Amino acid sequence: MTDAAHTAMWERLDLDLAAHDALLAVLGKFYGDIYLSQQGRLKGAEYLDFVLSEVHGLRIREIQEAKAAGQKVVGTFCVFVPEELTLAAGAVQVGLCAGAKAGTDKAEQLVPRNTCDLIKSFIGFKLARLCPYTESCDLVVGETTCDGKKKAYEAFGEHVPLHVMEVPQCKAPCDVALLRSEFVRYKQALETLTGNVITAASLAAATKRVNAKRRALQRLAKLRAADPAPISGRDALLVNQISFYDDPDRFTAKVNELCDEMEARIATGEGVAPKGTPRILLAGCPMAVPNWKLPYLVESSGAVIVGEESCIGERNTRDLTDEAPADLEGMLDALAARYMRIDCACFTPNTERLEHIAALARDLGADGVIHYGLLFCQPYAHEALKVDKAMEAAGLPFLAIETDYGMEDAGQLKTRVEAFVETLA
Ligand code: BJ8
Repeated sequence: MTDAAHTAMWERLDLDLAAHDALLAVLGKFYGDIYLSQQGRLKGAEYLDFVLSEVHGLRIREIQEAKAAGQKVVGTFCVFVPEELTLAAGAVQVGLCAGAKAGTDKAEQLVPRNTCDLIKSFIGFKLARLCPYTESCDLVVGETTCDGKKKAYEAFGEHVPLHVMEVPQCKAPCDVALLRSEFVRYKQALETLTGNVITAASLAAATKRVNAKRRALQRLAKLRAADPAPISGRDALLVNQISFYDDPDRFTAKVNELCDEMEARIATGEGVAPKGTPRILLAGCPMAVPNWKLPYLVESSGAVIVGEESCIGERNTRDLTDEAPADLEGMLDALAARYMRIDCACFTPNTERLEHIAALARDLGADGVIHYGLLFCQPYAHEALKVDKAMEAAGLPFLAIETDYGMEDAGQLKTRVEAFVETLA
């Protein structure tokens, strides 16, 4: 696809072309500095480079072709939206969480300034007409997780076709029933949108596809237990970020190829950093593309990241949906059961998250845990205090960092990270 064809497509999507060109230029430079400068990358990382280079190009073209063929596009901001149902309705699902500052001034006219950057970013990308994914959506699904998001959707709903899904805040049987009923309501919304009825057969097939994607990501996550680490934290994070918008079947195949290469590398004792390099588990808020600031700071401070306890990581891939039920009602039960196991900080109590972090750190051979909280995110700021205590009890060094998408604090953060890494060596 030529540059001119890309531009014509973005024009049809009503993007602000000048601002969009500037955004792509910054993204390209950022990617070059943070990703292409890495040593010892896997050959399969070419897939990551290609997808990123075409993130607003070929993938958007594919989505436009799918729309021309009658498919609908659904945008999401949270891992509580069941991709199984979206795919079963014959729609395309894309993650819209944005990981960069864009259109902040405009966003701050809709939400308070002391709102986290993730929320301001998705609103800013829309209002500044910078995101071809958002502009391709026939439906956007919001969810009542944190207060920041649920209030933001009230304002955001004036700008996009929006369906808000209620997500419970506790995990009693009545909460499971609530989530299940919300999945039924989402199923109905999808059927109205697409004109396709979700059947036991279509849902079973979709569940297999989504589970296959999760299995590939689980396989990759487990291989990171090797020392030396066979893949950098930056590349592993990018794999998880790409999982939200690439074609699911192509993505699964590519991740499995990457895992084959990692296994071969492990067999020969190769890695991206020498054996014995301090190993870090990142925990906390999701890092949406292109939020690579902290991983870059950690991995340029003499450490390697071996896992992400986050929704763009382990929290999203840990649990499969049970494929055993043969009827639609049983499948909906299985979906509700699977999604209720997500340990988002929006739940109270949420003690299983503390256990998960300690177990993950142990399984991956992490030497320390860094908790990433996005500035103004209340749920994860509260839990950072609990994670601190839990890590102390588990004998794991711990550092809590709160930051936003800006680069102003990069120097100060690097100093703190370097000091932490030194204590692990
Ligand atoms: S399931 S983590 S994707 S809600 S950073 S917007 S919590 S103030 S992103 Fe999340 Fe779903 Fe939970 Fe996962 Fe609010 Fe915090 Fe901002 Fe956040």
